[in-house]
Amino acid sequence: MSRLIVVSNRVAPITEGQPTAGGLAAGVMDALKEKGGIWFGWSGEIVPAGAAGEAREQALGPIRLFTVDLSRRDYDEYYRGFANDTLWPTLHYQTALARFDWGEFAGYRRVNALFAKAIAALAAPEDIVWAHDYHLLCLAEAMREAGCANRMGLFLHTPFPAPQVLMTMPAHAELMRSLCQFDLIGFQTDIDRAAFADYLVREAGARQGRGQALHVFGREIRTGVYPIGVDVAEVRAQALAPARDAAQLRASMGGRRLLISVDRLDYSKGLRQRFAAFERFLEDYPSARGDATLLQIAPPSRSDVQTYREIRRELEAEAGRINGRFAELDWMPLRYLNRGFARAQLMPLYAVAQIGLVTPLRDGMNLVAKEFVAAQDPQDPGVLVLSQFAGAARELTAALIVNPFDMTGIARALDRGLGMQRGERMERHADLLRVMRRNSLARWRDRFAADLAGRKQGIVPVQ
Ligand code: ADQ
Repeated sequence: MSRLIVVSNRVAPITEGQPTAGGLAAGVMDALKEKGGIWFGWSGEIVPAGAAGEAREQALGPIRLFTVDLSRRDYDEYYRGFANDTLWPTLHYQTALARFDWGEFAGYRRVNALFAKAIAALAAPEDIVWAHDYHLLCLAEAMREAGCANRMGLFLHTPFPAPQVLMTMPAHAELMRSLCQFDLIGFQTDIDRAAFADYLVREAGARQGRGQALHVFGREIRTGVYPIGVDVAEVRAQALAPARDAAQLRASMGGRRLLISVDRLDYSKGLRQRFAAFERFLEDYPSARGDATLLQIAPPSRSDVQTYREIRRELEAEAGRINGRFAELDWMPLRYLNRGFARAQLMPLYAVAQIGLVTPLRDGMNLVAKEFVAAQDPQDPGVLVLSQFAGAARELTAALIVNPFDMTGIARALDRGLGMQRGERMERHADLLRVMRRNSLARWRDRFAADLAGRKQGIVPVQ
């Protein structure tokens, strides 16, 4: 029987008997548990050059976790360099923030090859390889070069940009040729899939095949749309469990209204624009002063990348300025928390808020938007204000959809959301839940795994 081999940059930190941290990790774990399988990734350790690349094994029930260490050079070129300083901004349409270096691209390919070599040593010919995300776009090519004929699929968690945006990255042709060594490439939305196909048709002479297949570079690849979801029942159960932080937050609000935003500290999440929109809201709707508070939770991420350090400094200054301008003796408009929360504490916080404010400039999906909806009380739900440029907006059309660059538009949506009658809130919430129950985390996982294994699946529309 074929096993599933999941490959991602990092293997989620897992301890036996403990619940896994994020929904995604839990979803992947479930898939592995069902079939038994392997999860492969970087250990998070940086070691001297000679000691890098050795795979270490840890058994976790029916799952085997394999990790490798990286050298400083590997880390700088592959992770910090090409993946996070070139690919991440380019995939999120932030071309002005992208920095390109051919040496780093070579380093990225070298680490993909290092992964491939270690996986090739573990994989039986019938095993199926499921790679995740923008760190591993060259993995299939490296595995083919290592002599593996396995079925291989990649799910891209980020957006896929319009061809003209991708082409600002000098190695686009090499990267796309390499990526097309996968058998199945999955995207979050139809827009991402269409952009990918558009590039291949225009720039590489691809022909459309049957369904969503493409003939390119002398082979046939399949593509598909697999919107990632959350486990609605689990999120609601977590939101309802007693939690100290949520009780404290509720008490501190004293009957005033709460807007909540939760993000990794990342320029793609639109935090600067969001702070500005909240300021505009306080300017344009004076009755909100002394009443509405925005709680922004944003733990630092990738803090050894320069642009991430800059955004952190900038946001701290902006939060201070806005609070200085509007705060009253007994009311602080913006609470900015520079730290993460455990899931068990975070889900109940969503349930305290009247508005979920999710305004990324670009986002593959954005699970926070879905978690916020799932955490709400269906009898008295909060309102989701959602960026049109989050993948989630393709499904969550009953949210108040905004343009994250339009301060006035966001301010108006906040006013509308806070004033919305319960009947309309319940109706919109029921709509959102219906879509989310259908496109659940389990369905995302099962559809991708089944398509990769080549089993027949009906084409199911996204909504
Ligand atoms: P991310 O960019 O990390 O993920 P997102 O999907 O919003 O973005 O969040 C992932 C998870 O991290 C969520 O479960 C959330 O609860 C948690 N999280 C975020 N901020 C947190 C905080 N401050 N404290 C604690 N937990 C926090 C990438 C892509 C997304 C895509 C996902 C999954 O960038 O577009 O939705 O992968 O495919």
